[in-house]
Amino acid sequence: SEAASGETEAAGNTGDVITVGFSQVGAESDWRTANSESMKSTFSTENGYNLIFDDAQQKQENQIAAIRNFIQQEVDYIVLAPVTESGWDTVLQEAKDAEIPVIIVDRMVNVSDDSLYAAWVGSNFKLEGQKACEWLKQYAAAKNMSEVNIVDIQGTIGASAQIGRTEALNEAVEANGWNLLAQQTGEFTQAKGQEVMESMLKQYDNINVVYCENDNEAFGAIEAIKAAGKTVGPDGDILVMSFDTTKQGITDTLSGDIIVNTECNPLHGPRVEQIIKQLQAGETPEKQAYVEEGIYAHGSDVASVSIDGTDYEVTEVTQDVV
Ligand code: GZL
Ligand code: ZN
Repeated sequence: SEAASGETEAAGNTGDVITVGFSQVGAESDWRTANSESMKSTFSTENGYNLIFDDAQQKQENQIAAIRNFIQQEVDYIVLAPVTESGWDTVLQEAKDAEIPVIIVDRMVNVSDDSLYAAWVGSNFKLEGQKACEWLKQYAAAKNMSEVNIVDIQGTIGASAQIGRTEALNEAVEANGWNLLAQQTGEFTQAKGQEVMESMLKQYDNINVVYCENDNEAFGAIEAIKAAGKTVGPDGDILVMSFDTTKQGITDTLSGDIIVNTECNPLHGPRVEQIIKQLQAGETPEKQAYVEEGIYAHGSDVASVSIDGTDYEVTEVTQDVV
């Protein structure tokens, strides 16, 4: 019995491989690529995991199929980065019935019963939008802008990041008397962002701010603005606001092509791993864990923004920040 228990002990010590099924939104943006990279490097075989990675190409039906596949394969954990918030109750109930814990990462799910997932970790998207809009309010005052004629290139409609960033803008437009000329989804992609900006430029000749709900839309919008013979930057025709602080996004903020870039941190691999370790140890993880995030700008016109009594330092992007 000693040997047997020894063997059992040994098996317990080496710990069998933990199989994680990850349903990823797609590969629509630089942010998403960094997020996938973080998950793959965390849940590597050398770290003792077997990761089954599925790219849903931004289609919910593909994510639902992937989750059913993970259930069939009897994975130990399911991680879901949901493309949009609604429509998950049925498949998450199937995972619950199969007794496979589900961890939600990045965007949120809107379910009737939150016991359908063990934990969520991601960003406070509304707060991101509030920081960006508070920055614009101060910047416009500092620059004596007589009016703010703003267009919103939205993210994927129904995604938490779109909902929060759009909501913050709509409230700021109301509070500050800005002119919101147009609002249209750019699907978080560069191509769609460029297409939408082109059409908005055809409709309005007085746009002086564009609120891009992620960096790839901003890259597309900048292309469109320049192609239309207009300029971006602090002394240009149009201020380009963005979210995600990707590498290229920060480089564009250094140049001023992007005037303000609100951080959205993609490095969720270690955060998800911490949740899995807690579940492995029989502990109860925090149900919702928000990531701390900053705000980066070209120039130093705005030193900090205050939201609901909390001050957030604005970091000026200089050579050494990139
Ligand atoms: C935000 C994430 C968004 C990014 C986009 O956490 O859901 O999706 O802002 C990405 O770049 O496509
Ligand atoms: Zn400058």
